[in-house]
Amino acid sequence: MRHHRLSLCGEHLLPWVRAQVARAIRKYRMFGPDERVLVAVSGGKDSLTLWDILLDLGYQADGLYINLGIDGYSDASQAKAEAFAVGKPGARLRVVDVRGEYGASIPELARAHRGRKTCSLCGLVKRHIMNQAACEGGYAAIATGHNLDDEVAVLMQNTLRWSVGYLRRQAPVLPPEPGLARKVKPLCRVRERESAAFALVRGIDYIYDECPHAAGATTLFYKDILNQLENRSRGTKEMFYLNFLQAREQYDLFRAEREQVALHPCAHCGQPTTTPGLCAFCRLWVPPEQADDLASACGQADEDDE
Ligand code: Q46
Ligand code: ZN
Repeated sequence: MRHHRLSLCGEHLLPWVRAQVARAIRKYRMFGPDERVLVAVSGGKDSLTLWDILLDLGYQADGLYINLGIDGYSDASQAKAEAFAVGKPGARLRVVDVRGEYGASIPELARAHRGRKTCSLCGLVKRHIMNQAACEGGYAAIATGHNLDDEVAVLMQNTLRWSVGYLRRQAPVLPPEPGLARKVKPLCRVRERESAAFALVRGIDYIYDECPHAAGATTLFYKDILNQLENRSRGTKEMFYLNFLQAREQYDLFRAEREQVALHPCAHCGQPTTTPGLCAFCRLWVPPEQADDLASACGQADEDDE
């Protein structure tokens, strides 16, 4: 733990990481001890580490695995998530198969929507399914395994572009709105290396391979730059992220942007969307001509809204 001037053995690493997570949950008021949490589990080190920690801290944390139908990746990562759940007392896992549930895998969906990026479609599908599962299951929050390195890389990307809409939504906690579950990131103060070390020491068997679509992702490029900055100046990542969060709260950045967003229920699924008619998720599954008819019947603009 170079940034903390700490050197921990395996035995002390585990309580140290757990304490970091427990502190983040309290500090950012993510959820209370009696609230149920749905953990989005990918089979990777961060989400399984998070699930392991939440259960050991005594939270009622269930897992949700979404099978995206990506060849050579999805079935292997599902197997890791299922194996973890079988071996962990109190772990209950729900699996949603995108193709089985909606008729097409993510790669098939990407082929049907040429011109749109696979990861952007995938993100839209995952957010919709997670929110639906959390709302239907009566969970207080959806917890994702984003770690500090993930958060800092996205922050850098969004800051360089001044993507105000994304910066507004970048926080350890996104509060609930009607039809939208609270979203929390309990690993936001844990570094990627710490999360990986935790999984290793705990003997958590996770999928090492990245999703094949992650290759060349811009966040990996930013992570590399940030690691170089960190090597030059210890604590850069944490300072960048924490000062951003502080400024966000203190000066209520992006308030004007927040006030402009009005939500309506989707005509098909009922989930909130920024425009009347179908939400961006439901529009994915209808043929383009039909989507246009539905949109004009509802007076809906053609824009992505989730
Ligand atoms: S799973 Fe989906 Fe990621 Fe694969 S297709 Fe892209 S968004 S890279 S986290
Ligand atoms: Zn919908």
